[in-house]
Amino acid sequence: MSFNFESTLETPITIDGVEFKNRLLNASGCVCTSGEDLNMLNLSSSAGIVTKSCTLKYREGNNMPRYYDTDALSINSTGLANMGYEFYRDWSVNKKKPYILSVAGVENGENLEILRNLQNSTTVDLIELNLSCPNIIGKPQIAYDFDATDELLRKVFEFNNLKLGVKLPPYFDTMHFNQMADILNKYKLSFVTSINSLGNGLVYDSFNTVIAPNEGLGGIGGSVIKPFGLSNVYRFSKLLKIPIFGCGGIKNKNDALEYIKAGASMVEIGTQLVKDGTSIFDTIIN
Ligand code: RRO
Repeated sequence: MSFNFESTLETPITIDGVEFKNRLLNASGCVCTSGEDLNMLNLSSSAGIVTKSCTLKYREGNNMPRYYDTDALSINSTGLANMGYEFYRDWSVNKKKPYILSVAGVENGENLEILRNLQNSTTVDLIELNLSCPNIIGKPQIAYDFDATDELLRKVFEFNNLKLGVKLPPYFDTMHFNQMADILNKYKLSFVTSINSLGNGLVYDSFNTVIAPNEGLGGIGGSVIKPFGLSNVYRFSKLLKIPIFGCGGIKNKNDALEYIKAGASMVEIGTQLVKDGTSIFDTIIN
């Protein structure tokens, strides 16, 4: 079966009132931490800017080396290195395109405090609430705890007036897709991003770990995770009535179109953006 969706990536789309000129975004964490990074995204052909996930205050992140890649995969344990939410909020005045601020509070109540402090921003278009950072030692990925996810979203939507989506980790079991979808369907979310890296992978090179933090364990991205990204987008696009931002192992136009076929409205480029820089958006569109 074939249908003509070749031009989809260039087709504008409106997500909860926010207009995107095409379907390409960076994945949070990739070329989006410093002001220089954000400037490069601003000047690129991407449809919008997604910031590095941020916390209340600046974080140095984990020890180096904390990123490594091969043709097939990447592994990172960045440890939420970021400038603090005020930097990303204030930088948004420079945006020439939709601005998606990613939030990933670590401590109890941190997500709520950041979101409360963002309520008056007029230049942040969307929030991507990251429920799936795999690299904070001793802190579980929120979205693998269904009750904690429900509780957090309930508290957020008691006051939240922002347009807000969530970023999920990969799920591997039908029951988990259904359980998470039942929770997400209770709230007025603008979108869902699926998937974050596959947590706690281990990569050796010549029997040595390739990253330093957490005994070498880190989040896996790149081509090897594409089948899981696709299945998660496919499942959630059937179970939810909101746009899905597909992410995981997109290297080229064909990969991006596979995500559109699976049900994504937008696609986010991670590892390949780190490798190629922002020219990847031109390469994919052309
Ligand atoms: O900063 C990180 O270590 C990190 C984050 Br917040 C995330 O959501 N996903 C990832 O692979 N790394």
